Amino acid sequence: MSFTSFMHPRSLPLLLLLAATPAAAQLPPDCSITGPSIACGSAELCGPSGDYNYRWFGPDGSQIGDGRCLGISASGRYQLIVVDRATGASSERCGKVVEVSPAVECSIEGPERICAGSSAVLCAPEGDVSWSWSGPGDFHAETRCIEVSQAGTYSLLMIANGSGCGSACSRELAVESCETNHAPDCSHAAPSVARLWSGGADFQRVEVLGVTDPDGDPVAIEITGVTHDEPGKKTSCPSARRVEGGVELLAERDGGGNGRVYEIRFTARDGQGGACEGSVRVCVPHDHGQEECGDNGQLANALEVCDASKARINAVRKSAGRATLEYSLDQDATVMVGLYDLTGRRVATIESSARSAGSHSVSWDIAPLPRGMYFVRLRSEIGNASRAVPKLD
Ligand SMILES: [Ca+2]
Ligand SMILES: [Ca+2]
Repeated sequence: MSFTSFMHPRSLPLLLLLAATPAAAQLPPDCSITGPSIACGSAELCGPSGDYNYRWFGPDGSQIGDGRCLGISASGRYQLIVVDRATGASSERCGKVVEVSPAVECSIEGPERICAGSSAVLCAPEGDVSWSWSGPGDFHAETRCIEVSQAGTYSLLMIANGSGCGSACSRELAVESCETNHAPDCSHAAPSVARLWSGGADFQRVEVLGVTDPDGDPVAIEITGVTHDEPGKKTSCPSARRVEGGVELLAERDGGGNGRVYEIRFTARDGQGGACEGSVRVCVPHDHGQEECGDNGQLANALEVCDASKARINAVRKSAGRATLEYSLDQDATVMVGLYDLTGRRVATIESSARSAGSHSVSWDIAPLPRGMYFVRLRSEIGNASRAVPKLD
């Protein structure tokens, strides 16, 4: 209560004056203001109750209200005149000084739930205030932020250092088991080597990097396929091979092309049942002046082992005591053809000569040979082949 609201110093002489007159009905009403002298944020001031009209005046002297009570949010001196509705008699002005300090807004930032074994950081707003936290297990702290791991209700009391205005709030923190597994993230996968320069001509190791797991599980990468965009005869096969922890790629490209693009496809597993699939690309540029590769379509299986032999046996025929071997060569080659028995011993040399690319046949007399099983072997610098010879009888 303020000093002024109790004393009404100016009304005293008037009361004496009015008491001396016969018209006692003209007695003006008392003026008094009830409400706090110190407030936080806002306050309400009220005049006396009765059959009155009210005229409130703000700190700048202007009229700001006509109800019995007045809500205020600024510091200053507020004044009131009370008018008796029946007689029209006005009171003296009475006043009240109110000091309104800024309200303190309590709030708590931070997670509402955490996984068991981890912790939460809860923070209060900054400001010229004191913080007082309490929580489960006799938790207590006086800092703006707290790091906690126990489930329960955390309460905060904030008190402004100057005005003493305060505010309280609280936050429930739940602690969950979090056994849910999250699949690895393949979206940031990248090759350990993005470019291979041809000329080294050897297999070079490439690993898939950048796959992460939201749970921190170790991730295993399985290469599921390797392709490239240069199918055709000029391609080595395989041009890629799986090795522990990655692949090896041949630093090879078509000399007339726009660079070779390898695509490595993989599955990443976290060992908890989570998996993701992805792919990364490796470029073998045409040369140092054309560092980018154009993808002409991933049509070649780089892991495929092609038929390396360019020499083939097409048939072995037998007729009238002679056998005939038909074979073909992709290139000119020096050909050795031998006849072997089941022990691997060569029993005859059928051919040993330079031959041009194309189909050939050679026949030999089998009449002198003992009965049994034989086979022919063709050897050349471009490939080898073998074929069983029908049983001689
Ligand atoms: Ca996981
Ligand atoms: Ca290409």
